[in-house]
Amino acid sequence: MNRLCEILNIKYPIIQGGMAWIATAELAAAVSNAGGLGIIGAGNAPADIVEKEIIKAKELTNKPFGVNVMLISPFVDDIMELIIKHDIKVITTGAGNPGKYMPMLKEKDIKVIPVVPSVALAKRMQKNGADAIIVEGTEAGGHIGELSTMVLVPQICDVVDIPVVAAGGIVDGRGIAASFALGAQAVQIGTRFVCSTESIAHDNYKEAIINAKDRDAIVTGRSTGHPVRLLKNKLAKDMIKLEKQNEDPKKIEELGVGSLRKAVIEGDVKDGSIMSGQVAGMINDIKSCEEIITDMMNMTKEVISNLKF
Ligand code: TUI
Repeated sequence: MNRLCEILNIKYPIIQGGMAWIATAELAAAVSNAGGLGIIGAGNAPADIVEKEIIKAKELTNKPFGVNVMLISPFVDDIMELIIKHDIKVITTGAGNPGKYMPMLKEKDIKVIPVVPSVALAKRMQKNGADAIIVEGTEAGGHIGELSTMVLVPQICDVVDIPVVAAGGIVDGRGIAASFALGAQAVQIGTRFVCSTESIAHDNYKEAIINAKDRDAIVTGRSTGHPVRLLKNKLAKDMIKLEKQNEDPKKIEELGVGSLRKAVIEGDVKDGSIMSGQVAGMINDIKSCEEIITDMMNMTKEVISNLKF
């Protein structure tokens, strides 16, 4: 059996991305019920909001699910307490190094799977006691690193012993088969689940992804040191214009504050931030999480059995 599926007690090697605002209890439970690992995205939300999601997810599924902790959240300490209080079995982390929290999490036998964008960080996380790592390439949506999944996954597989989860640019069975070929034991999928029936993202957000073409998921914030991949719209163009004018980074960052909520919840796809991976051009419909996962696993088997060399 797949080593990571065994550790996480899941049927399929698919972990859902911990997308802020989008990765709610409904989405996490749907992914877990379909045999993957659903994840509640804590994002920048305060603990009381995240607690309600955890309670709701427990009502919606008997299967394991996890919480994603965004390490630059002002509420990160409270979220870690919450994870312990509610006996959450596994967490993924993003946008930083969870090393400081490792002893308290390990003491409770909570599995920790940090997202890393580089070889150096992967090695450090293994040393710190991570149970697996999510290697996220620059194809991913949201806050990203520089290197592509294709080059980062094998380089990290070569230097760590813990299971590797490939992320960024994976949307179907071809991507899953490719990830296995690169040495990964599982995949993390984000954008595809945004366009699911169970995702609470506004219809305008889902439609924007469905209508996006290959070059529409662009990167803002490279010059400010906070690169974010999102769909090209008025907000993205305004930000890039300010960057080109060498505007004060604070002013550029200000444009982004509250913009994800604006797009996900209010459906403002002009001035809101439509975070999305490069796979947007490959998503053409809205399906249930169950259908997404079943189709992906069927295609993975087909792709692998058709390989000739
Ligand atoms: O975290 C993500 N993706 C995200 S977080 C997010 S919320 C946000 N909203 C507005 C602006 C910025 C963020 C949206 N998307 N992915 C995981 C990820 N982690 N990508 C890169 C990293 C990362 C970066 C640095 C992980 C560790 C790290 O360590 C630095 C260090 O040395 O501590």
